[in-house]
Amino acid sequence: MIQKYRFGTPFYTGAVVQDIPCETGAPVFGTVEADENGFQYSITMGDKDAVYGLGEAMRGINKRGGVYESYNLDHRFTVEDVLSLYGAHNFLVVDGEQTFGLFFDFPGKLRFDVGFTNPDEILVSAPEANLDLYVISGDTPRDIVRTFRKAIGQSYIPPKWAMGFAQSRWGYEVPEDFRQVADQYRENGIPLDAIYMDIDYMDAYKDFTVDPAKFPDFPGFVQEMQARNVHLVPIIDAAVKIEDGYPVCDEGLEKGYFCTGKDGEPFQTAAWPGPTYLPDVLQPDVRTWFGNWYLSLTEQGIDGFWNDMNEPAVFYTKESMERFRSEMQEFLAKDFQDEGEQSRGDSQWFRVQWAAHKVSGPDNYTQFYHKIDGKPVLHDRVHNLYGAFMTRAAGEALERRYPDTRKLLFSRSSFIGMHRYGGVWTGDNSSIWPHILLNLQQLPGLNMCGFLYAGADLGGFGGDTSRDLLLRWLALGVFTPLMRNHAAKNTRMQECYQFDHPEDFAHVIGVRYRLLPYLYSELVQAALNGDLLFRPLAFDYPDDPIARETADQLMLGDGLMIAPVLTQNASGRMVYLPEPMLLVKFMPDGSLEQTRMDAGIHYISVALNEVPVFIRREHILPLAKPAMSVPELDEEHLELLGWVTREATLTLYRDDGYSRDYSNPAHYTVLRMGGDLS
Ligand code: MIG
Repeated sequence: MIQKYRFGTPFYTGAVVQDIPCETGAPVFGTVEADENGFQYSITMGDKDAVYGLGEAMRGINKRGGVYESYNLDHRFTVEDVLSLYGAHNFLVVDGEQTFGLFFDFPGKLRFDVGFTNPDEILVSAPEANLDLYVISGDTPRDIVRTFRKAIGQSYIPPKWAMGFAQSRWGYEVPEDFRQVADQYRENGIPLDAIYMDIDYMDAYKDFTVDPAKFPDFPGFVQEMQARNVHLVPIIDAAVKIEDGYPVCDEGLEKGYFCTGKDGEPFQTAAWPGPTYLPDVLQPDVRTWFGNWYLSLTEQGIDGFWNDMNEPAVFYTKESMERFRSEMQEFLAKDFQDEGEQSRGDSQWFRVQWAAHKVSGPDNYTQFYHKIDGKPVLHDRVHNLYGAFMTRAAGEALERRYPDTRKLLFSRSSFIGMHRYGGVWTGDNSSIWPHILLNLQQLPGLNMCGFLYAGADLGGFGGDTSRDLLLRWLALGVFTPLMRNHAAKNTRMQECYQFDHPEDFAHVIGVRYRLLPYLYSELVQAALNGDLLFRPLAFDYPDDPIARETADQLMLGDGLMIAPVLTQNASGRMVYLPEPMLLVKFMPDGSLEQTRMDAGIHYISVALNEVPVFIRREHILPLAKPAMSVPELDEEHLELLGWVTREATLTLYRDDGYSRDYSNPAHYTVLRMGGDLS
């Protein structure tokens, strides 16, 4: 059951699509204080209660003990004390003495104190009391998730090719760079379905342009790559370059489609193109207009996009630059010999650094306005919607123009509701071992909030990756719907063929293609049924105290458990099996090593070029042969694996990979194993 409580006058966020009447009276769980000073929700937790959700937030799977914020920001995250990442995913489930879910449908800043200040108390606070609170009850966390997901609508389903492996790097500039990546992958026998185009393909970082000097025949180039089964996926940044004669800028100005400053004039921010305007994507007309611009690229053969810088990222504004200038001038005016303020616990130099940091910080979000129902609304109050509405603009335009064909779309910034239009990647991680674990731990929270098509930059975005780090990360990535190796400019080259023994990479990535029929089928069905693809072990084994605390393994789909190796110089890892399972190791020679294992704690050895997966008893994993790309995949001849004593069945969903004809019974096949067949 889902109950809705309305406070004040909430903004439209688009998160919930189900028509739910408002309750009167106090929420069934917890206490609310709502007045002109703000909003605060509180509830006491039982000793052993666990808290799941909050989407891509940092820290472990069980969020208890931490404090989190929803205030979408562009920053590199390397440590777990970052309070807010790129998305605002304000849904959580408390599981224990009482089991219930909470969704705070609020587009401004929210703070979740989950037993941080008081170990047994959850405090959720917002600066204003205009929001809808949804309280969801159900027997299990999974039931609660399903009820919630029904309320927020069906998750985005990508085209099948977008579940193939992709290579990306900030720094590919000209066709030759992309050709070389494709050539090298093909020559080394490493599968590949897409190459991403980062900002350097554009003409002066202008959205929806392609630098004509670099790409004299862009449609021809797109076609050339597609003939090799390689899709090109361009990035789109949120901010629009200010330039006379650039149609996106001209049209936006003419129609009054940009966010405005206090004076009502279009507000200038700065990003990669230099001075920019921000399309006011909170207005429906602006969404239609901005979304239609994506079609200028699909008309040239492009069939996928990633939306970036849409928190929105603001490098600086005139005001923040000015503030910094005066701090800096004060520092520069000092004489080196001056006695330090350091002795008084103060340092002008630290102040300068802090001021520099603030130039692109959240202060900028209190300087410009959206127009909502004809009235100006300060950006800060609706901040967390920006990236979601940009992506919604694209998703709606693509669906209008191509009602029968799915396109690839995902975003860095997001809000619940956006999950209907696209997926997410988790932003700028680093080439460090703890970020493999973070990748794993972000998945169930994202799934709970509807984001099924999700993934991290495999190998790590910032910093220099190493061969072993990349291989181990890929052995998790083979299971994540978005499987993309991406790296920042000026880092070590990170394409799989850059390392010794590329055949090891070919093998590990090949496993992805063997799993693809299963993963695609499970993703589509999770989307249709409002279910999770990745689950904490606690969801499947609620009465098992060890499973409840296992935070480095996940359940996947109908019958799998994954337990990737997460640390350096390890030849294996400890794994907890809540019940007997079949361990399948994909060996580098293409063979499968199958071991029946008892419940309990085991050490399993896993070499760098092996991929382990566990299958629950009486469940089936269908496997295809490896392939070089999704269109080359043979989905007819599948090998069935399992430890089946009775009869096990699995409903496999298969389609052309593009159409939206999900209810077509011809797309469903029931696979059977064991029973009278054995
Ligand atoms: O300011 O486009 O998260 O994936 O490579 C950095 C360049 C902008 C941030 C994205 C990253 C991308 C990078 N972008």
